[in-house]
Amino acid sequence: MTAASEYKSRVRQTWCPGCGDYGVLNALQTSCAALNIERQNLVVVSGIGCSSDLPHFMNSYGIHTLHGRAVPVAQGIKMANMDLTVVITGGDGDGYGIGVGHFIHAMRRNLDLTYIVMDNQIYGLTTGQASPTSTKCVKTKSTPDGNPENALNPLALALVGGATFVGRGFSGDPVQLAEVMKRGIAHKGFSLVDVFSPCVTWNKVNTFAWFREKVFKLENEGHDPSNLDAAIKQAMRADDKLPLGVFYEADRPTFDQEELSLQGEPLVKGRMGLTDEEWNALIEEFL
Ligand SMILES: Cc1ncc(C[n+]2csc(CCOP(=O)(O)OP(=O)(O)O)c2C)c(N)n1
Ligand code: SF4
Repeated sequence: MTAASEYKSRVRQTWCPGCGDYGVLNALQTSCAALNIERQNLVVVSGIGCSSDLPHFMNSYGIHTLHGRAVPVAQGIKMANMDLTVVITGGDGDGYGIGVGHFIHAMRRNLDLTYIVMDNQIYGLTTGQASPTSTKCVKTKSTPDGNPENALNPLALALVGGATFVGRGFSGDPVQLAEVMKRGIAHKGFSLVDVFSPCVTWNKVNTFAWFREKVFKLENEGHDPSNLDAAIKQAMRADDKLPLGVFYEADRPTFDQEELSLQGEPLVKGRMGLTDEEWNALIEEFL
């Protein structure tokens, strides 16, 4: 058994005091412990942004990649070694802005990955510009007269895009967040876990208090996560209520079950037709 505290790295956490991302990190550590994922089998992959610093704070394998490129890197890792648990972490700017094309194709591909998006409705790292999930009319550094664009709805996008697990948590409710994350990681297929994770420095609208007034738990309303229509309805709610929990979960074959070349020995254990000598020279080159 690995305790949650053992997933904590020695790297100093540099988020602003009170940032929602601390809650996401703690929930991820709790979920990994609950699922008993061995640290050497866990890879956390991120893009760029405050939230994308998360892999540094995990005592596991991890890569801090390029802005918007965490999803393709994670897909490569998973396809090379299907035995690994691969978790992607990042922000709404990173995943729903510059990286949204990768996100859409990853969902329909349905590789067994978990994508945790720390959705603070702002670009935190670059000091407060509007992001794809910023609400219409909101004033930010880049929209001083009010945001002229409609906000993207990540859950609705994921539901129609083919994600086989769609859930949402709130960093102000760590127990519920860890439960949704745990289910997302345990799910076989592409899981989106969108998290309301307030940026206390640059977003003075979508604060912890603002979310607390609006969130409610789907499980308390008898929601059936196997019902896609009901999930879309909840994701598209027009009132100011914000559902938390598992919106949708479906059992659909994963990419590796459909793709013949990924069956059998994992790519990482194969030799790609190279002789021992060529193989050792190649490994040497990367060491
Ligand atoms: C190709 C590229 N374009 C733009 C940037 C600048 N940039 C860095 S982080 C970021 C957005 C961060 O917002 P988000 O992903 O929501 O993360 P947060 O900091 O809010 O956690 C941007 C635009 C960059 N690093 N690389
Ligand atoms: S700027 Fe915002 S998102 Fe970034 S660490 Fe600070 S509170 Fe968190």
